[in-house]
Amino acid sequence: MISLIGAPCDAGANMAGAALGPCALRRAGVQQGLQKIGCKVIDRGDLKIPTSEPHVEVQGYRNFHEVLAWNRAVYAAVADALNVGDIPVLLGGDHSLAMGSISAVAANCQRQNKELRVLWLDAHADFNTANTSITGNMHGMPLTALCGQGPSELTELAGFAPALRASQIRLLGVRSVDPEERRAVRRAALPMLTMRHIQGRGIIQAMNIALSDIEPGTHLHVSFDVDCLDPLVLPGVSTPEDGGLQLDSLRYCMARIAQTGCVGSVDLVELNPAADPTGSSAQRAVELLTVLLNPHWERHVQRSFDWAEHAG
Ligand code: EXY
Ligand code: MN
Ligand code: MN
Ligand code: MN
Repeated sequence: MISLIGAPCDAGANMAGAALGPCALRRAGVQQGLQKIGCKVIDRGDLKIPTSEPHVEVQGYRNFHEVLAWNRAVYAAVADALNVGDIPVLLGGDHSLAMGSISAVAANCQRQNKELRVLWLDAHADFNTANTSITGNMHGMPLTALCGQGPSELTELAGFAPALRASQIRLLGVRSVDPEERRAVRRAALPMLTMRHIQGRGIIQAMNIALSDIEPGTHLHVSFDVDCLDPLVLPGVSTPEDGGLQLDSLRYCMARIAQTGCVGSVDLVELNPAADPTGSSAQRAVELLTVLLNPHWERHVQRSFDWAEHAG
């Protein structure tokens, strides 16, 4: 069963708007789209946090208390879904929410003694701390917190730290990394398949690397930040970066991931409907999610592989 969990939070972002993401994804028919391809889906509605959370910066972390409250709520909801054997699909909301979702997944995998891999689709490395960030926006910091860097309220959401080792992570689509952040990525030896790598070696080879150590029984968490797509393809994001993935390339990626049969949880984040009044961004995000979660990928998305053969 797929559990849709809405988290209308943009406290971690550089601008308002991602909080409208869950509503826009529902309007774009996310539940119906998944049901149409044979998935059983339950929509658990939107999470809430106390409105009294102060909008204050704490040591270089903007809206720290609000972001922390959202991540605690996300942690609990994702943990509940996993505990009943569902596939949690977090409808964001900005990418800071991945601290809560992936911490819950890491705790569940530890309890079940399962291997965890995280595929982070993003234009950005999201590997800042307050010391390296230029903006203080916490949607640029989730991966660092998950790797144990930052305040313990964030790094220990799973009850242990780090929630993730760098070797469990594969980033794909990155093309915007801050100067200090780049040094931190190098120090951590974070496996990153940048857009430059993809443009040079092709998406097939990149996906071969990204999925190389996904064994049967691995729990694969896909953290899908929709700004990994080119802004001309999906303009409805808060931090657009030129030179992103084209729709057919990402459709191919999603089909390859579906083919593993290991997808155990998903974040669908950073959709900002305020940046795309046409609504096409939400539609595209939903379509890509249905490829990713298609229980019958071989029948419905063979064309993605055919495309790749020609493109390869
Ligand atoms: N690196 C920039 C920052 O830290 O503010 C931009 C981060 C954008 C993060 C979005 C969610 O991917
Ligand atoms: Mn089907
Ligand atoms: Mn991101
Ligand atoms: Mn991003």
